[in-house]
Amino acid sequence: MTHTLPALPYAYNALAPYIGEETMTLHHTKHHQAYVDNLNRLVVGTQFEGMSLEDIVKTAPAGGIFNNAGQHWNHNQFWTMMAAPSEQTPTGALMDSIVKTFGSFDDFKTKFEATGLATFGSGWAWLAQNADGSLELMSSSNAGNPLQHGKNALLGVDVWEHAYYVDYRNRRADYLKGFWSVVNWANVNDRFNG
Ligand code: MN3
Repeated sequence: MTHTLPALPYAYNALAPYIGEETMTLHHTKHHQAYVDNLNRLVVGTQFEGMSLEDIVKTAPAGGIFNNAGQHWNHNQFWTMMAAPSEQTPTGALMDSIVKTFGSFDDFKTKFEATGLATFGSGWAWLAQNADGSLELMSSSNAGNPLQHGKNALLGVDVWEHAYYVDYRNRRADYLKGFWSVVNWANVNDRFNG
């Protein structure tokens, strides 16, 4: 199986001004493309050649294959978890579960932002769902993600500097606040097992 870069489900300028066209273009065509290319190169002649991306993420040991597969998978999720700026919020059973777990939707947002701010160096902040249906916030370093731990990734945000430095310089907190305007809650709702 050859791994390929998926097209974005929106234009490169669709998330502006919260995430600008230059960031999205570099992030997709350079950073994400490099993970895909590295993964295709590294799996040749290994047990991971021909394996699905999900299975590689779930089984590869720490190292180059996991790092590039994890980042490829993470970005595939991340692009679809965002959409053009809107006033969307979670709905139905997902909203009920968020309120039950975190106190309120605003409390959830505060705790999710804190998870992103506390992620040291490069990594991701996630809202994940456990096998028993419960929700939890997760911070993962580098290419880590909920999938490698058998959890369902509902919402994730890339907090590597390449995700925000052009738009926000070092102000990760402002990037995380802006992120709420481009969350595709319809996609997150679809991921939720309610
Ligand atoms: Mn990235």
